[in-house]
Amino acid sequence: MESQKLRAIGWKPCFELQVSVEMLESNVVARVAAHYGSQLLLMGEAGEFRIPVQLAESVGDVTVGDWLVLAARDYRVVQRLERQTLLLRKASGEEVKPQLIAANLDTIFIVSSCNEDFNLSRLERYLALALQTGATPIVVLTKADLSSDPASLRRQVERLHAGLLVETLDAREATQAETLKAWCGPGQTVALLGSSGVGKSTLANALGAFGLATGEIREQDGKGRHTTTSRSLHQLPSGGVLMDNPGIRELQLPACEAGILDVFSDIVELAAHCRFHDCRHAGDEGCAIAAAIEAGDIDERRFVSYQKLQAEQAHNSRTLAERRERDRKLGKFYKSVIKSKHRYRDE
Ligand SMILES: Nc1nc2c(ncn2[C@@H]2O[C@H](COP(=O)(O)OP(=O)(O)OP(=O)(O)O)[C@@H](O)[C@H]2O)c(=O)[nH]1
Ligand SMILES: [Mg+2]
Ligand SMILES: [Zn+2]
Repeated sequence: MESQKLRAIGWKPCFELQVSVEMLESNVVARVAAHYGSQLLLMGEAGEFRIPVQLAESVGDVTVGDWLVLAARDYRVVQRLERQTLLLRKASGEEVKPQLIAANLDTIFIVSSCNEDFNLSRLERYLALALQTGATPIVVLTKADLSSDPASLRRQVERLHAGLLVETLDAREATQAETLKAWCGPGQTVALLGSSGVGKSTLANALGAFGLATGEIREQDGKGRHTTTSRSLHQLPSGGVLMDNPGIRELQLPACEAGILDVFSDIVELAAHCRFHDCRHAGDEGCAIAAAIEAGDIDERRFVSYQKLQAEQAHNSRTLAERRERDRKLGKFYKSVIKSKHRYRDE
């Protein structure tokens, strides 16, 4: 397959292995660049094109970044390739079904500003979500020009996870965004995540995804007005593909226990040293976590954040499991009703 163009938009051996040569005689592959409700914007070897979303119905939910196999004749989608990574969030409101944000990301830029938006516990939340996917998280602290001590903020963030890379910059300056190009090379897919107004689209423009709208910040509370309203993939001059996202108002975690255990591995390790294996870390005797907080080895804030995120993800995964169980029981009930009706009819 002449896949130079596909490689430029993130095509990799792990996807190529999923399609046979025979399949490609009558089909084409393309990547979802945007999802506009009734239409999908796709990127393929021949450039960008749109298809009605109904043509992808048979393969279930698709999201930006997905790779699809389409019949060359009528663009009906015949297969969605297995995802290498998948970014999910809990949908807002009562809905517990996770919402798909993006597929097949290599790197996630977690963007926060050095001013009002800066919050370590919020960053831990994003980190848990990003680590759960298997993509590499990089924290980008924008608006360094508005902070009196960006270096100190950077050090605080670096301590959140072993080996975490943190960049501080003025996102309006293309020369400062240069440092991020290391993750935006040929075939790489990166996504920008963060609150509204932190400078995601400004950063995308600085990296060469020209023409994205950026917004003014409200003066009263320093918050943005959700300038970006849909997710989309953009090709970068550095060879990678970048996904801009609308600002997230309040990120709620879906089931992501592994991600949380990864972010808070220091606390998890400490807990193994509590005297009692069922220590609740709430004033119990011989609690290693209490001792570490006392000694100043870990912040109490970090421990509280760990407990909060753990409880939240457990609640959201439980409710999902409970709902599945209820649906299963309901299904059985309906079946038994139908059966008994048949029985009556047969009698
Ligand atoms: N001083 C300063 N202003 C910045 C920086 N980055 C972004 N801005 C400004 O912040 C405002 C918001 O930037 P956007 O790029 O639209 O923010 P966004 O994260 O894309 O916001 P949403 O699309 O709403 O999620 C714009 O006025 C930018 O010029 C920075 O590093 N320093
Ligand atoms: Mg934006
Ligand atoms: Zn304990």
